[in-house]
Amino acid sequence: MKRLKHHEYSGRVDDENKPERLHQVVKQWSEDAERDRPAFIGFCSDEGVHRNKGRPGAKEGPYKVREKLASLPYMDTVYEYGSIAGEQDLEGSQEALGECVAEVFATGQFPLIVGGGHETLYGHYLGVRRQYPDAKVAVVNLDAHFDMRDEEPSSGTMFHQILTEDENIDYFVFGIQLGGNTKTLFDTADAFGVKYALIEDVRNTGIFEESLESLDAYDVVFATLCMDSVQQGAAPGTSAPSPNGFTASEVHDMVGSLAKLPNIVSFDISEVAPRLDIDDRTSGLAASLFHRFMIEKETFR
Ligand SMILES: [Mn+2]
Repeated sequence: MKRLKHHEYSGRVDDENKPERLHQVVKQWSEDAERDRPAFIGFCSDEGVHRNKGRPGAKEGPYKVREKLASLPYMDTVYEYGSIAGEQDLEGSQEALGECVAEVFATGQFPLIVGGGHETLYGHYLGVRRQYPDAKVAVVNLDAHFDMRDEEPSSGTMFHQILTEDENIDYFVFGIQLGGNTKTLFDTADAFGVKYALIEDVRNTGIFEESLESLDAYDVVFATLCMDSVQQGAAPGTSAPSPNGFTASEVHDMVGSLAKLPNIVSFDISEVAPRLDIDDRTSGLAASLFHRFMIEKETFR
């Protein structure tokens, strides 16, 4: 069952006759929304984090990230869909998110999904697959972790679930940390043919940009950013912070490059836990990354 929460945006108004900030241009999504515009969908759930024995808090991410987005400069129409109210029935909540994502695709907008624990990604995937049932798909993940455990669905299993169920999808992950994944997980990734890059290789080689070029071969690309891929100083408010993650500037440039992919159809940012955050660093960075995505994407201009 789908329970939607509504969000109000508010913020600074410099000149009432000149809307220049996101909270002044955001409109409630409806079936006759303008095509090719971004549409925010929230997923207020950290049931996956709970099942993964992580630190909860990500279910408040959609509120805080939108609060941060509200005052950013933006002058074109943006839509607000609402948020799924996550429940203990994680699988049901993910189905519901998939329905919302598919609904937004069907009316021609670009879903920007605000997580939630990283289990958000599985609902995101369900929506992509519903809209593109026969497409050759690539999923791109910026993450310190593979999230490929073979167990009850949680925030640590999504890519194992997807690759087990779906033969027409390839998984690319950038930022993998030796300190965050066991040998079993590396073996699982190899067995599934996962294309992965350690954070050191993303930093010191051109592997990220080269891999993006290879994504031309896919009908559809969708992307997800796990905020724990970012270093703890810049993103302390996550379930499992990384002492040596991407810098804010590194992740900004990667997200900017993802936005420029011609075949990208949707993007989520997950694992913002406001109650674990320091001075709103993580929610502020997540909002600035959505903003970067929106200003880099040519079809939004
Ligand atoms: Mn993750």
